[in-house]
Amino acid sequence: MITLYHRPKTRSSRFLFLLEELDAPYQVQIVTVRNRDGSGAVDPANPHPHGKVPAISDDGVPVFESAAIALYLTDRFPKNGLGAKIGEPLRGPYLSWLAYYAGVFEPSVMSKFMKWEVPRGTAGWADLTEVMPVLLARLEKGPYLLGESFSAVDVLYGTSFALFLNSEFMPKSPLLQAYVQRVTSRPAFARGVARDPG
Ligand SMILES: N[C@@H](CCC(=O)N[C@@H](CS)C(=O)NCC(=O)O)C(=O)O
Repeated sequence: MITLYHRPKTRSSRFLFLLEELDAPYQVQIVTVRNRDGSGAVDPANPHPHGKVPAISDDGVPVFESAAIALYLTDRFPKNGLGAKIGEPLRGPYLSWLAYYAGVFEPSVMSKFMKWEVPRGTAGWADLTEVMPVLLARLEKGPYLLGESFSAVDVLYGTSFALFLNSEFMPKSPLLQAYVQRVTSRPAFARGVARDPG
């Protein structure tokens, strides 16, 4: 049984969506986290080393960080084909776009959001004005980031795009809007939202 350590309407919400897509047996444990305004506290029950959400445990085995959780869950529950298995041609792209999410996309969005300048050549990630064209070029080929099939990669990027779609730093792109619509109109997304009051 998977336990999702969750705080409503946060980065852990997308894992309700993924767990629903996977038909995985899971339970939700609501935890406290530290908030931007200084309130809140790390919950000792949460296995994430900084008390962040999401984290999961699989019969007591902890997994933390969104990209690792996505990979772990899709390997663990392969029935619905939400990942790419070792040996399949899409395994390399699958791992790459998961790692790109954590190492490049999220830092680039946060840099914009916080108005931090990304120094060229040293930061390890790139400015969002370089990152979004890369992702849009993928979507021009796809309906999804891996091509024809929806995957956990789309759960991560699609839900992030949905959050920032109307912000001034996201490109105004019909392609992006159609992609967000495609991802968020999935029945599993609605089931995840229904389990995420707050
Ligand atoms: N790198 C983490 C980020 C997780 C994260 O920052 N989650 C926020 C909620 S959206 C949180 O737990 N904040 C509380 C804190 O930073 O202590 C991941 O992608 O899983």
